Amino acid sequence: DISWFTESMRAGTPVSVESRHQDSRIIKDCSAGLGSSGTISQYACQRKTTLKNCNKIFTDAFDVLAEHFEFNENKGHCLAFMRASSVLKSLSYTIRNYRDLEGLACLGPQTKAVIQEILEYGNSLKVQDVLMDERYKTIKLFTSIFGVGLKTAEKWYRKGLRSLDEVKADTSLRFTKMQKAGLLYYDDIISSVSWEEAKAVGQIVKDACRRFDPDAAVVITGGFRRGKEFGHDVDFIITTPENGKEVGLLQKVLSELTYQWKKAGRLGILLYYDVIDSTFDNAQIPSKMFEAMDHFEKCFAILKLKKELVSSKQSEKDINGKDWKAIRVDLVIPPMNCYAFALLGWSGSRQFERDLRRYANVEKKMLLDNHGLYDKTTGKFLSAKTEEDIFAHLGLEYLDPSERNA
Ligand code: DCT
Ligand code: MG
Repeated sequence: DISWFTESMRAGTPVSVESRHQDSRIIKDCSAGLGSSGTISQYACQRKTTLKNCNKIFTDAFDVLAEHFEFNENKGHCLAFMRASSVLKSLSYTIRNYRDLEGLACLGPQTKAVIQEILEYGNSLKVQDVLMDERYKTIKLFTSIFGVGLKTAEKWYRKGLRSLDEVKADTSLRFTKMQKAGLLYYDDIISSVSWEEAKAVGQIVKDACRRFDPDAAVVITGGFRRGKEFGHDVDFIITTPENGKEVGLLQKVLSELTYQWKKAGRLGILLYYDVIDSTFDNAQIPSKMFEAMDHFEKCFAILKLKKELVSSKQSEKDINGKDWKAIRVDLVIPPMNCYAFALLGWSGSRQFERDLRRYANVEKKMLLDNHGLYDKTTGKFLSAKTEEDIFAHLGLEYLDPSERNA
């Protein structure tokens, strides 16, 4: 919407005054975001990014293009669009003209051309093409099934499959247990989880954990911790105050959810679960292997949430007459001494985590992951009890989870 531009021109208000004014305000507000050249930082961990996105028209376009390049395994272009999108999400003003882009990090000729096109015509032809592209649409559909990654989606696409019905009807396909659950509960899982529903799931998980350890800490992470109203799943970190006491807790909680609830008449509240055993071996410390996926014991589950447990949905039924909804839940169980690192890593956003690790490595010669922080210069691990401790080790201003929506 560039009507603001033409209207202010007509009213005789010089566009640049207002946008510059806003510009200087954001640069002052985000002093932590100032890079050495006086521009907004290239690192998301040095920018405050709340859920208020003033540049949705541009970031939606960039997110589609980033996904398109991800599907085509073009990492460079994918990253360029993700970074550009993230920078625009951190601005407290809307881009009204090309000059508003001055001094912004992570914008190259390609991303700037898309902005220019949207400023002029209201949309981008390239984005329209991608949204109409059969391969993009099919891969997006298939990867929306729980348990289906890019490789599988690609394989099904090359087989000529185009819809969920075609996938379900293809007798030559061998589905994993996870994919079977993903297809069975597809409609529920694809409709996003609300904060109300997440809280209700949180109560169930908390009750189950506290039965075995009254001191167990159960914390919602992921998008909901960053203040999102909706998410694709509910992520939890579960731990105990005493290091080592967390071992065995997950198994007890899972059997509690399976058996106790059966007795209570809430049959089969655990619709699906897959436990990934801990591969985290204290004897390996110090290890310099920093990987994308952590070694904590975790569980990817689908839980049956009764609508009567959700305050806003009481006595509601869906179109199939169901009085419950299948909800995707991730449980991660780190030992207490890794709690702060696990919490920081699982709170996201993905782009925030990516930039935090890149910042640590490039600017501080430190390796950060969900288990710890390693200083390459001194050869020592730096311990942390809280997220604040980790930001301090990295010499960064602390950002609240609500400011990590990069
Ligand atoms: N995460 C990460 N790297 C990955 C996967 C996840 O750093 N490869 C972190 C960042 C977010 C967190 O784990 C939880 O992941 P998701 O549930 O996928 O993200 P979300 O932000 O919670 O988004 P949604 O609201 O859609 O669940
Ligand atoms: Mg999530």
